[in-house]
Amino acid sequence: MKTKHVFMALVLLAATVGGALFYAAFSSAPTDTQETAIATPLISTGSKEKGAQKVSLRALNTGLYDKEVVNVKAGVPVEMTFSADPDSYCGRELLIPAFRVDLKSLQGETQTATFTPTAPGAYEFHCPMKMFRGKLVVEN
Ligand SMILES: [Cu+2]
Repeated sequence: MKTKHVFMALVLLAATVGGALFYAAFSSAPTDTQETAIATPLISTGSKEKGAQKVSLRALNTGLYDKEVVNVKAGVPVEMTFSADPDSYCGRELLIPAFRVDLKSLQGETQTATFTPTAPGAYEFHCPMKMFRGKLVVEN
């Protein structure tokens, strides 16, 4: 199936270029107004935060996350574990810009980020190209 391989290569290329552009856009504008109201993000891969709300998300090779909405409470640390199907392309990188979360699961491994949302609201999470998308809903 040669056509399929060419298509896959194009998808990968598009993901790489898109991801680079995305980063360029974000790194040049570090002061997002949304972020001022929200607490300190802290990426951790080991230690477990006490009393944290544990949530998980997986990017599937269908082009979707295993959930569209993740609900959490405001003011309590969130421990988000991310993993991805190895063939989910750019879905293997999860971004939650409001909390500066950037997790990668290239071979299906899990990565965890801990952050504390203080302001209720709906915050987007997505892959670098925003093809995979979902919302983190923070409630009081
Ligand atoms: Cu994508």
